[in-house]
Amino acid sequence: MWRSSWGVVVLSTSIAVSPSCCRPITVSYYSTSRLVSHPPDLLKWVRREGGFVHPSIKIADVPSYGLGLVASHDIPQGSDLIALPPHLPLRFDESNGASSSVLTDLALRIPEELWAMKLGLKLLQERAKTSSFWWPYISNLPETYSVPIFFDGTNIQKLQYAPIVNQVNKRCRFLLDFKHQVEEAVANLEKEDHPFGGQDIDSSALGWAMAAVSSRAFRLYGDKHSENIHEYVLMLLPLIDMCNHSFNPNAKIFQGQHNAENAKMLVKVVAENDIKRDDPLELNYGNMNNDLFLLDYGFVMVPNPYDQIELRYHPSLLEAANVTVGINSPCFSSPTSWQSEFLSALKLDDQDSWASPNLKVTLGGPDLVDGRILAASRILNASHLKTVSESELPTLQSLSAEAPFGISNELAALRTIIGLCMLILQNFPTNITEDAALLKEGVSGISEELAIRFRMEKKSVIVNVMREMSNRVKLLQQRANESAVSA
Ligand SMILES: *[C@@H]1O[C@H](CO)[C@@H](O)[C@H](O)[C@H]1NC(C)=O
Ligand SMILES: *[C@@H]1O[C@H](CO)[C@@H](O)[C@H](O)[C@H]1NC(C)=O
Ligand SMILES: *[C@@H]1O[C@H](CO)[C@@H](O)[C@H](O)[C@H]1NC(C)=O
Ligand SMILES: CC(=O)N[C@H]1CO[C@H](CO)[C@@H](O)[C@@H]1O
Repeated sequence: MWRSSWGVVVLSTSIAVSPSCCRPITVSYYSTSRLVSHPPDLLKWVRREGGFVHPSIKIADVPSYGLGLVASHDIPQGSDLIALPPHLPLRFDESNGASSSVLTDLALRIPEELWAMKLGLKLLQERAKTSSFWWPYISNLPETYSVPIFFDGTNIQKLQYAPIVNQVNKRCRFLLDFKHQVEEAVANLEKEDHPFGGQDIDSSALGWAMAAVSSRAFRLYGDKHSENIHEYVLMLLPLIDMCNHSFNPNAKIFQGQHNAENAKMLVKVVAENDIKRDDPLELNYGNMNNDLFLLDYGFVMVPNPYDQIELRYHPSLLEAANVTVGINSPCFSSPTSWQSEFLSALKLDDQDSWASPNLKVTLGGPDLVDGRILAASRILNASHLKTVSESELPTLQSLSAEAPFGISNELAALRTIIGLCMLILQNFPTNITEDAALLKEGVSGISEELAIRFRMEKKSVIVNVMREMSNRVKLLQQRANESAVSA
């Protein structure tokens, strides 16, 4: 039953917020505190190593914003802001000596979607070294991250959204399991072969490293000399990774300028606009939904035009939506054979397999309504075999195709979607008004605040879809009335 996809599943795998792989650290909730209290000057280090940093850039501690790069004077559009030579980024190198063959073995056991852990192992190795080349970089990394693997069980529940809760639990289970694999792999190693200098690596340390990488790493093309020139390589880019995200960024990152002047630099960041004094430098991390922003980066974007609600298609879903808005339509659960054919062409007929990825549909985002769910609503409300061919499926899936089966069918289809939205909203334990009141009353910490903002944005996405569909219903009704008058 589709409702179960909303049930909040919580395993008690919350991980203590106490990364502790090598140096003693005090725990604090704000990302402004770094691994050590007086880390080396990162700007100086980058310049000394042959990198370029625009003279009007400083590292600033902005309250409620975090630690970032800020312009200390106006910077004109087009200026180079930061450039890094190839030896500064930290990457997972498969071929650097015997001690890392343990790391290479471990890396092979990490599932593809948890890519951040692989480079995370390298980061932990460098963090444990007393004289790491990257120590000036690593010591400046935040000591804690606000990604949900560090939320306690109650705050995970407060996300109120099963798809992200499942992802968080999956990551937590992985970390607990991977910790054992790491322990086994290093158990009988001599100190000089030990990839972490003989130190214990627990799940918190692994979580810290995974979060440090997922929130900061960039994917660059493989370097010229490697065989994998077309493959992406994940790298940590010192300093550049202190630029925060914006959908309207003032800076942009470039790789591999092969002209003579820049040949010795691997990447550079350039000002896209004029940057005013005290403005933070921002890059666009990607047009992503809030699930990814929260899981990988530890923040949510409000508003986020790319945020979506994910659900599983089931005939009873549309049926329930129909009941909610009280419209009269044929039985969604027993489609006629021609309707079934269309559902099958839309890959929405796989009802035996609950887990089938084909049944995943979305509401919200730039398309507002998943084309397949729109087409299904249109098809299931049509009374008899229509003269539609498969080549018309794209039209049926398009919101901008106006009433492909006629106005009354379109009204029913749109109302079904509105009903679906109402059902989704009812399934959340709280509404937006209550969430806003909770935020106003004051929350226990950054985790609870993020959980509430996350679920509020999900609800606004649905409210927005409802508003858009209602506007379309109104317009269609007007049109229907006008043609009735003129007939
Ligand atoms: C980055 O930007 C997001 C979205 O504006 C904000 O919520 C977050 O606090 C910022 N993070 C830092 C470290 O500045
Ligand atoms: C749709 O709703 C109407 C009125 O509420 C009801 O009579 C009808 O059986 C419903 N159809 C389905 C398929 O549930
Ligand atoms: C939200 O829930 C409260 C309490 O259940 C209710 O009084 C209020 O009308 C609801 N607000 C909206 C916008 O639905
Ligand atoms: C076949 C069928 O039930 N069509 C219905 C689609 O929705 C409109 C509007 O509610 C009804 O009038 C049709 O009967």
